[in-house]
Amino acid sequence: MGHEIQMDMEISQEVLDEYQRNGVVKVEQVISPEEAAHYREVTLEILETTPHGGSARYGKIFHQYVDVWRDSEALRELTLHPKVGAVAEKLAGMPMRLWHDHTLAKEPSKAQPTAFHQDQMKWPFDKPRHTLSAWIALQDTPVERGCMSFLAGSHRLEDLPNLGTGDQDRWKAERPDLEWWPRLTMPLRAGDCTFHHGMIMHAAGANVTEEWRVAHVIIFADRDAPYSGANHVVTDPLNLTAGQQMPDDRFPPVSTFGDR
Ligand SMILES: O=C(O)CCC(=O)C(=O)O
Repeated sequence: MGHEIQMDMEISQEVLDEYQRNGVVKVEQVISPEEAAHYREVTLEILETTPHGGSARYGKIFHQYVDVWRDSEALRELTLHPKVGAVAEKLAGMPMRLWHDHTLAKEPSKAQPTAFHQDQMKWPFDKPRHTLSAWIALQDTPVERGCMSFLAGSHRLEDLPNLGTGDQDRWKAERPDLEWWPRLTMPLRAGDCTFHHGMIMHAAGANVTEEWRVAHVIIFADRDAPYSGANHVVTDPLNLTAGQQMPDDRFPPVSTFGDR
């Protein structure tokens, strides 16, 4: 596990097989440690200066800033990174678009674990053929700083309810056998990234270190999946109609990300 990625975006068959089998792969050094440090500094500054509410929510598990790419030129560059988008499309095997990004930052010493959950059912797409997230570590993220864990192969589970990220027990109550599934726990170096399927069961640990754990997460969705009409903080202000295509100017297709 842990693959190096070349500038030409070659994703080997081995990586594709691993993604299809487990629902997650780790790709090393999607950005350099220096770039990660830069984006981390920008992110922490944004969190410090943005009042709570709106797209910035400050919680016990993590502080979340949704659509940060729309408010920060520097983070826009990261979210629309053609290399990350190209890997996402390659893994998904179809054209994708940006759904939204978010900063997920765990406060030093006190942030609690993120409970096991699936992502895709939280999103307002009608039968997307694929969704996935790129979770980029902006500093070294060992287990103690709250790295992610995944239940290998759980992206095939379609009968789970929408599980909240704060409820540590519900997922076990829903499916007691899941507690005994193999877990892939993935500590990341600064600049490493995991790509996880929108249906995989995943969680993150508490941050018991003295440093912030800052992740920049970019979510991609099937470019052709229509809006479902379900409520979501990102789409609610847009007055979309159920069944319509997601507008390209607001949710840019990966094919428009450009060269780097
Ligand atoms: O970073 C975390 O604590 C959780 C991340 C997560 O659930 C996700 O990126 O889908």
